[in-house]
Amino acid sequence: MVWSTMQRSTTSFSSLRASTLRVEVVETYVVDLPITRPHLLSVATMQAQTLMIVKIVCSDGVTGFGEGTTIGGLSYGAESPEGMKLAIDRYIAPILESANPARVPETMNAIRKAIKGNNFAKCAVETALLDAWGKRIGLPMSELVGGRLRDRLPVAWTLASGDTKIDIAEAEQMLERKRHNAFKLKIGRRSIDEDVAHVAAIKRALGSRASVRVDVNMAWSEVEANKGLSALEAAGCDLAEQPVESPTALARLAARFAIPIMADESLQGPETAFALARTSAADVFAVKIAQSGGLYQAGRVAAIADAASIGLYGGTMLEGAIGTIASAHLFSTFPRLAWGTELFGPLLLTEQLLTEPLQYQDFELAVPTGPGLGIELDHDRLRFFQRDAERRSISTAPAQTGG
Ligand code: MUC
Ligand code: MG
Repeated sequence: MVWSTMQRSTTSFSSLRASTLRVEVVETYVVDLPITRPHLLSVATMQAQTLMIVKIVCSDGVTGFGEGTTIGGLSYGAESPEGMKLAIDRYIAPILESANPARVPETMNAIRKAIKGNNFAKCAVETALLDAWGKRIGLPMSELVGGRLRDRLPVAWTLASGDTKIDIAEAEQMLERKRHNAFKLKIGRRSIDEDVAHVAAIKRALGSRASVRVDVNMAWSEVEANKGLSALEAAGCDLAEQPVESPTALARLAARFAIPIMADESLQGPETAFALARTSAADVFAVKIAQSGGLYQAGRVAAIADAASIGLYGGTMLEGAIGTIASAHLFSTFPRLAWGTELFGPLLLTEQLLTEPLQYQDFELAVPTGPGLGIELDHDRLRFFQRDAERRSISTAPAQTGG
């Protein structure tokens, strides 16, 4: 095993087990990317996005990629991109040394048994293994995680510039370009009256042309939520995401208000999904592959919701193309997806780092059909944005997406 620098680590395994497929190299690196505008949440103001990329090379020469992101470092949750890198380099890579990369669920079981928490890091590794597996057998990732039921997914956009007029102009532009007709507003950092006035103004401007939803990111107490939710209902808001932290308070709010309540931060894998479903704590689940601990675990979260008549929404951690498309593959297998998705992460980045852009058109994202993730990374550009990489010149790429 060889450990290189702090920012880019490569683990190469020399122990050969003849004739069995094995993982030969695990490489992790951190990539810092500019975003199109500051993104304001109750927990942080993002000025850029950081991706942790994991690359797995198998003994048959097949390579898979995975990704982990967070929102504002450690502001949103317990994992950071740098922490994910450390967890993989130091603790997960040695487990991969004795794994058969063609048996992904078995490998992930071994990782889950040996390592507590670290759901984002586990998800990145599982994505890379699935990408390699799909490429090896010539099937898209969606076929490895349940079987594809749809080729396109509706995509919402988050309005989070911090300014009502700018948000309305941004929404109008999205509608005009047929990119998004559902908007999530990040609230919870200002007073309830200010937040409700902001939401009401945007809903008034967009009317029936768009669905307007809010995400409070747990900023309210239950008392504040009582006031906020009744005003949001009156303003025509369609959905309220994680208004409070406590699952018990979430359940009381879901019983009290007609506006659908969506769980996000409270969902940390199948066990939490079951507990929330059992206590009727939410009307909708935001399923996130990273928060769930990988695509298979997120699929279990979705199955629990579906069986309990809880609506499904495909959530994001504002991933770049790899995490977004991994999520899209899983969400394409959901029989019901009443609330669509918010897989817009790559559109917030100024760089997509792909040889071919993702297809966002007619308010939807096309799920790639090629083997594995079905996307091709632009390795020169990836290297350029790698933290502490030696900067070389690159061509300035044309606009990244359709629509
Ligand atoms: C979250 O809390 O849902 C998703 C969209 C967005 O703007 O932030 C994320 C995280
Ligand atoms: Mg949320």
